[in-house]
Amino acid sequence: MAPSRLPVLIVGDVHGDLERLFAALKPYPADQWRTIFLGDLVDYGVFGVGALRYARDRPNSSVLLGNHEVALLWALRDPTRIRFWMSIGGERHDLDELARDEPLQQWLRERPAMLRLDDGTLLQHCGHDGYMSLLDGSEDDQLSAINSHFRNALASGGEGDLWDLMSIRNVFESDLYRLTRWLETMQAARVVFGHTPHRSPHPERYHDGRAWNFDGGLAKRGPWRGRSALAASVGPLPDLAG
Ligand SMILES: [Mn+2]
Repeated sequence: MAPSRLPVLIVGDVHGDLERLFAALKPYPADQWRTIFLGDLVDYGVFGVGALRYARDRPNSSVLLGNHEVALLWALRDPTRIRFWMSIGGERHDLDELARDEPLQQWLRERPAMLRLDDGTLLQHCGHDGYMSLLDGSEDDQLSAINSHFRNALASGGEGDLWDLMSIRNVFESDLYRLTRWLETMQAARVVFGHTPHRSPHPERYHDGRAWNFDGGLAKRGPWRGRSALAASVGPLPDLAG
């Protein structure tokens, strides 16, 4: 089956926990699903670069940029940022491994910030509209403009600006006005994101299903210390009517 015809599997923030990622993916063989990783595969857990390589190599998969990938790339380019990056869970050996793997660096810098599916679902790392600051209102295609801005920034030392706009906490669950404005701007029916961990056993649904949070705190070294349900972070994209 062509990848675009496969059912969509969403993977929230992995944060370096390959063991729990593999457990969560077990019911979903790669050849039967189109897998979309929502970013933040690195930091906290010990296998950040391993998680990136796994996601890159998994068939029928897309990987979005999270703020932790941006911080890792920032530390890679500018050693004065290493201390900060380690303070947000960076693992020194991941930085060293990435430094030795230029093709992986190149691949990571070219990941999109967001995707839109044919059914109008927008997928992005953050559950907020911080990406709006990259638009000036003149764009015909906002999504392509945002992804181009990310790619250019990561090719030219602009990680700090991306970090600033991404690293604020999610707002869509509590701010229907901003959610509605964002969906209109992006010509989307709903938005699916991770970034700020929720505490539910399933992905959290807000505002009649127009916003979904798939960051269930998967990583053992993350906020819920391995006590989160795997299905809180990894599962099929819900039906649009759901
Ligand atoms: Mn994040």
